[in-house]
Amino acid sequence: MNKPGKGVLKAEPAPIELDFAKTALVIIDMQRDFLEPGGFGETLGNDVSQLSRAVKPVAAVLTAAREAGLLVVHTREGHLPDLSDAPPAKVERGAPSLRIGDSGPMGRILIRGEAGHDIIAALYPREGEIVIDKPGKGAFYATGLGDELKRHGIENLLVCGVTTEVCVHTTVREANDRGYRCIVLGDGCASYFPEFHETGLKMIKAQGGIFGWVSDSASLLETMRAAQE
Ligand code: TIU
Repeated sequence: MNKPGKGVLKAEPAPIELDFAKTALVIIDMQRDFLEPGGFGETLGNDVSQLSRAVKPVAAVLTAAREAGLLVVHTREGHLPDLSDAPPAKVERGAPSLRIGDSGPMGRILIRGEAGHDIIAALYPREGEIVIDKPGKGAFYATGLGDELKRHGIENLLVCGVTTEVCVHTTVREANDRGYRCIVLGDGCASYFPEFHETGLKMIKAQGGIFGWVSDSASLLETMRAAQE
């Protein structure tokens, strides 16, 4: 493992200087329930193949983060088997083909410990990486994420995952209010609705970066490489 180093990352609305020792990679909800057929995403009526484009860029930054010794955080949206952490307002919402807690082809929908709740094989967490189980869309609500980041002296978050306008946005908004600089890696995020993805990224970087920065996996890899030289 190398020393993480420092560098300036190409981003919008402006480049941002990063001390990688104070920067975490946060991968949001790259779970089978969202990316594979038969899970929560599909029960809501979505075309889950829309999310696959994010897998390769996220895998590339995950590899680089591991090599550079960055703090890596994975999150998973899901609920306890007795649904005690699932508000009725969430469970009863809409008209999905299966509801949260119902049995599907990958086990009970969006329930911790079931196959569908797990992170996809290509991005599977390694021993020692932080895995945050969250009942909501944001990764700070009802989790230990804030304490973990404080414990590691983290100031900046490189955020990717799914979906752009739901769990990525909610988490970035929560993090921004808590004082973190959030850089969203656009090609490492995806939505069931490509137009929401595009607009979601624009919303983050508008108004001088109203709640963050937007960059991409290639720019991050280049900056990380330079930081290690
Ligand atoms: N439905 C949808 O777009 N997203 C979610 O329900 N959760 C996450 O974004 N992870």
